[in-house]
Amino acid sequence: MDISSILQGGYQHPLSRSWQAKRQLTKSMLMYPIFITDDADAEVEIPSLPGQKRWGVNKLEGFIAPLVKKGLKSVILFGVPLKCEKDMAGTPADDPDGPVVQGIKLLRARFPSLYIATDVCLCEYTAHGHCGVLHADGTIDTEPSVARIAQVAASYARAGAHCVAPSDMMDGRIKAIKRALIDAGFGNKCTLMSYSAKFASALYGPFRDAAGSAPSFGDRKCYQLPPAAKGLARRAILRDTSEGADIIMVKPALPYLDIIQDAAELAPDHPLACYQVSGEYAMIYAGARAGVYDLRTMAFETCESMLRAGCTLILTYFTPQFLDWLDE
Ligand code: PB1
Repeated sequence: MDISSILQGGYQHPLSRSWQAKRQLTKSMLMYPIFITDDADAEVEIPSLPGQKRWGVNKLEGFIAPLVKKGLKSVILFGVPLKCEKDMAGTPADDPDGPVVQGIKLLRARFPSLYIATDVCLCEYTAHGHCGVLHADGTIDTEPSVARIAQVAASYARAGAHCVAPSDMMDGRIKAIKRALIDAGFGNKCTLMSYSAKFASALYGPFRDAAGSAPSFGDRKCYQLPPAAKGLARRAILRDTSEGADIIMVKPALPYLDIIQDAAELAPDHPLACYQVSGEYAMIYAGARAGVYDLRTMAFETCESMLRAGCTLILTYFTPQFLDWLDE
């Protein structure tokens, strides 16, 4: 047997197998998406997202405390307003008494070590359910959309968010948010994580159920990227790094590992996030329930593929389980 043919000597032991990974999954790489609703005492299961709930601010401490004890390092908040007056500009998005602003303040006060990111979008707060302000004909009106998104982001920074993450996909919102953070005195205090390459994926259904954020008409194909759009994704990543993004994100993750790899190549000096979205999480659960594979094994296999593609941060609903699995 030729010497160069032998590879198996390098990975015959569990430890030497672990050395083959360029990057190991750690608790600090995991950012946990959580849903905060405007019923302060709510704790409501989300059927399409196994193990996930909508939480009221009064239940938040009891929910998060055990996870912080297990090593939770960061969360990203999604407001799920069920009682507010939604309008054309998404006015409730930065309501000082709203679930997100209240949630930021409570988590900052109770968990000083916890890194708090907030999603920034209008879709949960607009009457039409789109992520921006619309022209009369139902198309995106970019300028007012960008101005409103920047205003909401600055409000969350003022409330104490360590990071704002605009998932709206409006053109030019990164530059506008960065300018708004600087003008509000938060340019050096609040991280700007851009959902740079976010695709018009079929995998957002469970989230939209949870957040009640499906568009009331049409779809998001004119502002989320076409799934086949590799070139557009590369251009969006370059655009957002030049507009001041501190972290680049690709979303969804598993069907877009090639885009993650592109992002690692195009923005090698930025932290790179990916979002294992609700439909990916639900799909992995469904396969495990169908007996196709072991849940934990597949959770690791999918997230390790994102690390292999170049990610340094993973937004995943598996975070609570990983906090246990990574200790075993
Ligand atoms: O887990 C998920 O599916 C995330 C969905 C995501 C939240 N950032 C968006 C997808 C969508 O509904 O289009 C919400 C858009 N602001």
